[in-house]
Amino acid sequence: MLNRLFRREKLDQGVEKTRAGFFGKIRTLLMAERPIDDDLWDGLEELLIQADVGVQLTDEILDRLRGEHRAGEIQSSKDLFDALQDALATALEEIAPRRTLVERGTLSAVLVVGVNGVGKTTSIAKLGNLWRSQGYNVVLAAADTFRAAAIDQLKIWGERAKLPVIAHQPGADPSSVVFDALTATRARGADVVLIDTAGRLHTKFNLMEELKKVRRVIDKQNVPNVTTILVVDATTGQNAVTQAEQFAKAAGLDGLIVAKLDGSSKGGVIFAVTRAVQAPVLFVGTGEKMDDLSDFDPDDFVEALVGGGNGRV
Ligand SMILES: Nc1nc2c(ncn2[C@@H]2O[C@H](COP(=O)(O)OP(=O)(O)OP(=O)(O)O)[C@@H](O)[C@H]2O)c(=O)[nH]1
Ligand SMILES: [Mg+2]
Repeated sequence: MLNRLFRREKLDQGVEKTRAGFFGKIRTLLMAERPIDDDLWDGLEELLIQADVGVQLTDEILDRLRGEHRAGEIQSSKDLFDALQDALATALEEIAPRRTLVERGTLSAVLVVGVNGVGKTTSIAKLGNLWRSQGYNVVLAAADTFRAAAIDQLKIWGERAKLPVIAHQPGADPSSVVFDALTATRARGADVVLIDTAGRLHTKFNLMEELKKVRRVIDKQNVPNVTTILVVDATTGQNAVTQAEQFAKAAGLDGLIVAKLDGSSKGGVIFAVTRAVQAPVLFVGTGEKMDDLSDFDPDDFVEALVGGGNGRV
């Protein structure tokens, strides 16, 4: 319970900027007692789109809410506010995780991908630390061999999080690092290997092919549980949607981590990105420190965004 409160507090702080933006305006619009008329519907539509929820989802949600209004289920703008929160949370819940990421005693490989600088390495450290604290045996694989500094960066995080790091020399083939990491993980009887990869533009064909090769190496090793997670940077807004679509096409995606939510007023992009690739948001990053990672809970997230439920604005 305390844990949950703590996480909720972190999430509230993390989405502060998003809440202060268009989601806050939605709250102000609907919490003022006013008639539900065309002006209100238009205002709401505009704010949802500006909040990065996406045109398609905005249309779907407004259709549903209009229907509830006609049926008499929504009578006041306050009712509309509550129904909107439900609709937003439902949109996120519909895209549920398809599999367990880690399982004690079963080898899992988690391939973490994304464009340059989005927060892959930091998110891996946070996730490794979280899973270690939950009793899993975690190994980190430094498959970003592109920059020498990337290997050192992962080693430093590994030391801080007390996690072993499997690394080769800079310039080595990422696939061979992954091969060795899987062998080492098996030999240690570890549960999960978290694979850090080089940042790559989703438009660069060769780099996307390299990811496919890494994936083939994992598949050849008969790893029972393989997950590919895309990290997106919340501050990039709608660009995150295009990135996610391209990575989904090249690598297939099982889930998303949305990093840098704390620095962003564009947290609404979570709705658009998760729907575009039909992959759930698994975690959100809310800062640069090791424990600045929260599990993603749709209800908590929507409440934190619009400032409903817990009385915070
Ligand atoms: N505020 C904030 N900063 C973050 C978060 N996650 C990562 N960062 C910062 O973003 C910067 C880039 O993070 P990295 O983890 O190195 O990103 P990367 O995707 O591994 O980068 P490349 O390997 O160069 O592609 C660092 O300065 C991190 O401290 C977050 O959730 N919040
Ligand atoms: Mg990195």
